[in-house]
Amino acid sequence: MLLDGTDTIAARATPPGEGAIAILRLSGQMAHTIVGQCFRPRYQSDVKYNYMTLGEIFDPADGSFIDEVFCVLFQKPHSYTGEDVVEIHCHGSPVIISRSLELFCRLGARLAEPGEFTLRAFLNSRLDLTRAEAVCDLIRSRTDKGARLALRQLQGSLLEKINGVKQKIIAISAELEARLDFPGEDVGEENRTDIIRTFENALQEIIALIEKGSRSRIFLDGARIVIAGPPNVGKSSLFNALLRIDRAIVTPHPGTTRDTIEATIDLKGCPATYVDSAGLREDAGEVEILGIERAKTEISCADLVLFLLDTSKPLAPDVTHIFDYLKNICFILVLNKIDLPECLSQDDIRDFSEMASKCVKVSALTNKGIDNLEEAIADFLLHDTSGDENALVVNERHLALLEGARNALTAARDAFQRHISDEMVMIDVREAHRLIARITGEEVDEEVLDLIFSKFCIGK
Ligand SMILES: Nc1nc2c(ncn2[C@@H]2O[C@H](COP(=O)(O)OP(=O)(O)OP(=O)(O)O)[C@@H](O)[C@H]2O)c(=O)[nH]1
Ligand SMILES: [Mg+2]
Repeated sequence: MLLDGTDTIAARATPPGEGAIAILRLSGQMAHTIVGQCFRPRYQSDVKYNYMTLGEIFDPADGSFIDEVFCVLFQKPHSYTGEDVVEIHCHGSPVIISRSLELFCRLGARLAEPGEFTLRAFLNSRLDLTRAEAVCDLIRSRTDKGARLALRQLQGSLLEKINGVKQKIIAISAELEARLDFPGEDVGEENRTDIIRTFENALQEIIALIEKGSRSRIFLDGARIVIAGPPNVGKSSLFNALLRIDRAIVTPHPGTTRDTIEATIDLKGCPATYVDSAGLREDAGEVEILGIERAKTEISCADLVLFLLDTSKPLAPDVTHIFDYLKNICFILVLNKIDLPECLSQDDIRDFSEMASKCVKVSALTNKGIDNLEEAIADFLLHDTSGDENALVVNERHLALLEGARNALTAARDAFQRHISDEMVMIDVREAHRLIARITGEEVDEEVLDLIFSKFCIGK
């Protein structure tokens, strides 16, 4: 990706396909000149920065009319990217969009890479990296809660927190530097206690971010919850009950579900994807075996498995094989068909219930216990985070840097407490500072920027 930002980029800012209106955007040194050559305002006196001007786009090569549009000019640095920007609101026809973009490119622009507008906003200091990442999260968010968390980050909630930590690290550095500058002076115990207190405060804030922030990420990333178990125990019925729609086929015949079926719902603010799978058994036919393979793959990458058994029937002899699939997997044991006379005893299911994080009884037919099961799923996935309106979210990149900063700062504090030389302590303090600065993008390399912005959609 080009980082010098000298060329002018163009892209549509609205989603592909037909629509009432589409918005095209240009950013860069030539944005105003390019549009000046192909936009004719209806009334010349209307043209003002930040105001919509009615007019038409035409091809200067032959004067042909392309579309009637509204045009908005933004002057640097007062624009999203910090550069000269033009937005063209045209009719949402794919033909008009491609003709206009082709025209802009002929007049000197080039098509933008994914996320390039936001990348330029970052490079021009309109946004720090945490806020640029929040733009992507906000666009991708699938629940109201996820959108609100991303919006808070866009407004600078994480930036503020990170800056707070950074100030504490800077304060520690300043104290240590002063001690290095005046080595002979006795700075006393009080000063040492203050420095240790600042170390502790900074560490506490970093640890809270690591623990709470990564847990809250589930509201943006979502969770996969796989419904698994032997055939005919009611997996598809439970899938339908949890989704509250008649989505998967249910029949009295074992082996009905072959492929995996999935659907996503909003579970207390978390985009929860439920996956229905083929019943696990040993003597399956050819197609069913393929389905069982898929079920096993889903189980191995699930955030949570709902392992279902039918309480109205004895356990099938091959159920012990299923046990192997559940090793190292987090699952809730769900005992279904409680509307029928109970046949399974505690002893029958002991092995499963000992491994399960919880056991819940339901009837997927009558919906009895479904609310309890949903509570148990939400408790497992969301812990106590769903009610926290001020939650901060950290992504994997932030997490790795925060963990590095925690380790460096812990090493520095321990060395300081053990009266190891201030020079040595400073090495770890500087490292912690460097890692924290990378979160907001004060220090960053091109590879990281590429990785972050390539996840964006074109035009953002
Ligand atoms: N009485 C009763 N019957 C149920 C309950 N849940 C499911 N069933 C019935 O059990 C049979 C199998 O249900 P499914 O939901 O298709 O079971 P499955 O586990 O998806 O089956 P496969 O896809 O074949 O592995 C159907 O006849 C359902 O109506 C329940 O809670 N109570
Ligand atoms: Mg099924």
